Amino acid sequence: MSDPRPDQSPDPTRQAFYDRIASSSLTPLWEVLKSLVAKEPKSAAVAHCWRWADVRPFVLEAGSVISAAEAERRVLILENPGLPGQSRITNTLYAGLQLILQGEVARAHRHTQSALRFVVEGSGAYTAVDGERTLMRPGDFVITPSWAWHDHGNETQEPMVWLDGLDIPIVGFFEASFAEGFEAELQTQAKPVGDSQARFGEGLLPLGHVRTNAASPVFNYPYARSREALEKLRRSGPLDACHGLAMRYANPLDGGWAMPTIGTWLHLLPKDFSGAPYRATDATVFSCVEGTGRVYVFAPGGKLESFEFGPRDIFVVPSWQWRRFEATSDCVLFAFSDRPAQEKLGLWREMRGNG
Ligand code: GTQ
Repeated sequence: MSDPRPDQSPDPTRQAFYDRIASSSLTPLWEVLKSLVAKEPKSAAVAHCWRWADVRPFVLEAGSVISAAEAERRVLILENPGLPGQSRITNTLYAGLQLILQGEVARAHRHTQSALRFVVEGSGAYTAVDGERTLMRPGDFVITPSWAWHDHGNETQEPMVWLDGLDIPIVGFFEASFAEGFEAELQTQAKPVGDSQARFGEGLLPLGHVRTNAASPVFNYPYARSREALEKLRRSGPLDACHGLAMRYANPLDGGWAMPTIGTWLHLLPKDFSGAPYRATDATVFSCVEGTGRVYVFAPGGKLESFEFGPRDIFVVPSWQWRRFEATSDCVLFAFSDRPAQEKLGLWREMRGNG
């Protein structure tokens, strides 16, 4: 049913009533019901693409504006143009590009926000999580679980840039943010490099392992391994009409998402793939790893946006907006969204269109 009084302010008698009850901290539901309990998601966020060629110079310039030591984390936030000043890329997720120059460290701290790192440029810098370092290469997906101590360092000769994805807006909504600095700049290395991978990432698990964390104990999912798997699977198919070949990162302890609030996966879109339309309630951030393609996003009101993307470009598709992919060459996309959080709350929905 359409609103019988569209775009009208309330009549004066009602307004006088609203004014009187306002002093008792009361307000009428019927004036706001349709926007509070919307028929379907209407995101204030917009589809947007950050081209690597445009943002890379600014990310590197940040290296001369402030040191990693002074900044604690030297990051340029990818802020959704529809949500200015809110430090978020979607309504529920934060994303940024973190720069760590050769010889620098980003001191140890921990927070209740969970973080993912997706390596964009540079190779061989490390992140240390709970006393274990992992060296990061382009396309690696690395997890910093909630409340885990972490520091980053770059002992290579090149700058390194990675995409940070954090559940900062979710934790903020729940007013559950805690953070603290470590007593020293860096953690001591309590475990050898590769320990988590050997213990949890080889199809084996320690006998009698008692789970203590909601996140995957494998904290680096190297791109080389994922890419090899995708390459094998593309030959045996089948390809999903909307997603191409899509594989999610799994927690080996239970097969669930690798992180409790943020879902992460990869798409392989073969050259000339032309995907069917798809939408879901999880606004999604994509980072192109290899290849080139185009994404079409249908915003409410019939507005059609399209972005051509290539390696290291990052784009975001808001909740419940139709999207479809085309690949102009074999293309790999990394994706993340709040899907695990929505699934746990029974909220997640998806819808497929016809190609
Ligand atoms: O690396 O710990 O982009 O604490 C934002 C907050 C990165 C980090 C961010 C953080 C970090």
